[in-house]
Amino acid sequence: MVAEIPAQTDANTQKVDAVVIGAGFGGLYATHRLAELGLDLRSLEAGDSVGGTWYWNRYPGARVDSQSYVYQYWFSDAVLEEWDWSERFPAQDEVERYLNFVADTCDIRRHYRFNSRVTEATYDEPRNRWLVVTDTGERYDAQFLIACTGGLSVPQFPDIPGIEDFRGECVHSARWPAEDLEVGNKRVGVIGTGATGIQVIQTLAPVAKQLTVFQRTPTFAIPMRNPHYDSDDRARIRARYPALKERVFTTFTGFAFDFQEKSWQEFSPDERTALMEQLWADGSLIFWVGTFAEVFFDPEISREFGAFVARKIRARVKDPEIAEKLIPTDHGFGSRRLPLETHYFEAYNRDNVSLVDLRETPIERITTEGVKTSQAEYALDTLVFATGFDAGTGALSRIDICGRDGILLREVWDDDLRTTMGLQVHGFPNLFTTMAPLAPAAAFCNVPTCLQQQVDWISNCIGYLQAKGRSVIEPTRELEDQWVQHHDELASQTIIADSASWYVKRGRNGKSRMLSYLGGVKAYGELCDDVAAKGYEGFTIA
Ligand code: NA7
Repeated sequence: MVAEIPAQTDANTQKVDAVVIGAGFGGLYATHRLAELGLDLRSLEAGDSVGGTWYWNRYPGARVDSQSYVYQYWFSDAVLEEWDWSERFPAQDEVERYLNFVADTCDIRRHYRFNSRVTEATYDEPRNRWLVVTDTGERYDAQFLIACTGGLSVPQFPDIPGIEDFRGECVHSARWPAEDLEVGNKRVGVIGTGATGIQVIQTLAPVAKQLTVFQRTPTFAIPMRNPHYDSDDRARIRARYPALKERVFTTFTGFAFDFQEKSWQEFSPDERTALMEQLWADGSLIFWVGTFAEVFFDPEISREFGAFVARKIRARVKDPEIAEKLIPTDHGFGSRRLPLETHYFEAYNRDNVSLVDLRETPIERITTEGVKTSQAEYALDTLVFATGFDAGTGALSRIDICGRDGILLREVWDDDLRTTMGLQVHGFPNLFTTMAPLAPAAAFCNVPTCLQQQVDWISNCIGYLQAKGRSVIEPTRELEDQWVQHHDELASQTIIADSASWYVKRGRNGKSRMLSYLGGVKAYGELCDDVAAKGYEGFTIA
């Protein structure tokens, strides 16, 4: 007997066990793990190759801020053995090459369909299956839907009038063309001074004829120490891999280091300064998430760190007025992401670089010629928007994800930004997410660690269902309420909760919620494992 085909599927709908969305760190690993479970898979990616963040963000100076020896996968001995990192903090092209190497070495690419953007996913409740539709008209009928769509993947353009009037070249950092843009001998403007803007500015400063930086909020940043690795370095680092593979899942942020064991109060003022100098000299994010946990709770300690960084900035910027403009005064050290920089502050000592403080002279509009502030018009050939992302919810909210009872995920989130451990959402059975709100995410995690942790949980869960002969899993509303409450309790104790950065998502209803789970990678892993060990306690399984 031929099975009845439901109304929304047709003969062209391909039946698979699972659809994975995305070919970044999370999607590639999810594809690998689910293929290992023997699932019939289709993985879909909007870009024309693998890489995710490292495929899209090819702006000048794009570079990772995590040490290469922890910014990697641990699942493949062949990859660990064969892949050689060239430096401590590799540039975009190297990380992209790494992900291509993994896809090829582990034969992951064959599961993918590229240039295929998912536009709709509808849960067919009577059949307990997802109907997934792409912009190329492909349709998949899948039991499981795993969305590895990234937490920072939808570029955000600022709401400034006149953008479409500009006659020069206009580009968002996250959509920099692969063939590159010629910026030498050009008048370039950059709007945005977050982690991305800093990398763009320090890279274009020596190249552009004139570089005008439009800064709304200055950013605490510290110098990156980025030695190149030779074969001896690599051998030394490789010998640490077995320990690192365990270590990263047991620290607070998924790096190899952790917070200081002694508290701030146990150090004398001189010892504190000496420690700050020592961590500063390391030139890594240890200065941010390897100091004292109290930095994130105690505004006074945050101020001390801010004052230390401010002194360093003043010592590097020749013009004292410019130096003051580059020092944050409206947010504490630690409440926003700490970028690592290379000659960023020295860029402002150059004759061809100028800083426009938008707090003093706001942008009124973009004109045909450039940027017009309340005080002047800046003629430009190229305008770069380093204005960030629609963080956390951006990618999933742009897909029409329709769960039980016809509810849309974006409407649920517009009303109340909620998930269960960032892995599932009540009302959306068999939909799994990575890097979603309320899980450890980019804000406070070395992303590959968090992604491997989350994908492992998801694939173990699907493996469990297979083994038990079950087909559907969904968190109960009660469990989700508990998780949201736990998440909020942790977030509200920190100085980050009040941050006006992408860490905190403001919903259309005016309510806001911290995106990233702040209990730490280790505690998060233990909580998630505990739920699994208890037979997915708090989930409905059918
Ligand atoms: P961020 O950190 O969100 O930074 C965006 C920057 O763009 C920030 O300086 C913003 O100033 C600025 N911005 C945004 N809108 C405007 C308007 N309308 N006018 C002027 N300036 C504006 O994004 P990034 O890409 O730098 O970094 C994201 C993460 O990627 C980073 O944290 C790492 O984890 C990797 P604002 O602060 O809002 O005043």
